[in-house]
Amino acid sequence: MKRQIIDTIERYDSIIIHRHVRPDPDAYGSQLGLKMIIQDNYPEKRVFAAGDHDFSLDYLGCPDEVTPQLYEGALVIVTDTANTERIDGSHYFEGAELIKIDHHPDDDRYGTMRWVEPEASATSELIYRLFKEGEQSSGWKMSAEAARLLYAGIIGDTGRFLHPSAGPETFLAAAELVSYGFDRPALHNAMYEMDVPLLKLNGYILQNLHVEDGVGVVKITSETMDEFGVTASDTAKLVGVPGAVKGLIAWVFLIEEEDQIRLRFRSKGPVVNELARRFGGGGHKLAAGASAGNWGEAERAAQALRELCSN
Ligand SMILES: [Mn+2]
Repeated sequence: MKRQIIDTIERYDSIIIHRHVRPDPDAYGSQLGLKMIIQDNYPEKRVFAAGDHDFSLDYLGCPDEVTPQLYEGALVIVTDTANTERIDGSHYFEGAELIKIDHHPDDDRYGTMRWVEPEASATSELIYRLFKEGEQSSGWKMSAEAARLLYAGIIGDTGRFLHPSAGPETFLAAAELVSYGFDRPALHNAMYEMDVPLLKLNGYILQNLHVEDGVGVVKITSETMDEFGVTASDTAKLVGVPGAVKGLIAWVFLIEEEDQIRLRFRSKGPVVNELARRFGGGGHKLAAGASAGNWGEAERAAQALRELCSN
């Protein structure tokens, strides 16, 4: 498959690379890293990165202006995006061919060619494997900047190699990428600074987790989010944090939004989606959500979770 992808890349003069909405370092790293590898090794080709720029990822680079006319006869590659609804940019299907390169489960089998490896830690790791194939068969070279982008994607998706998805191949890829000599401390600093507000909120959550009868309740007001410089959707990323607390069987986050209190239930056993449904929501057995009109109703939902877990 890697060789087929390289053959296809070699056949096109114009290549447009997409990735997912609400990008993370792996989305940018795989997209911009692949763009740079193609551009460096085929200077005569025109390569574009599509999608809206996310200023929090400025330290990795910036996508291009891509007009609809550019898709005519172009090869389109989508990286790190499991399904078409999540592709950033609406013209992705207007090229001559569409290649999907991803590491999420292949539920939406879009594209005329797909290379999906759910065991890979990051799509950036797959782009690195593609590079290795191109290095062997087409003499591809890797610039320090391309290496920096792929490395950023890998450390982004593996939580700096802490997640179990980081396997031996991940470390080998990272070791080789580091050997291209980009400014690693500067990259780590930029990524760390992005994470500081979330790390602080993580500490706040653990300190303010109110535990009663094995049920944890975390109340996060809009003032708290302002204080930490995070949004309600950032907060949602940390809803798994209390899972590490010993003896906790279920918990709920009460997150203040503009006109409601968002309820996010998590459980290690008791089924919580029925409870969420009672509050106008729903979800999975062990992870569900609902909303409350005010703090009083949110507290009643927390109380209902305690009752559910005491049975
Ligand atoms: Mn990814």
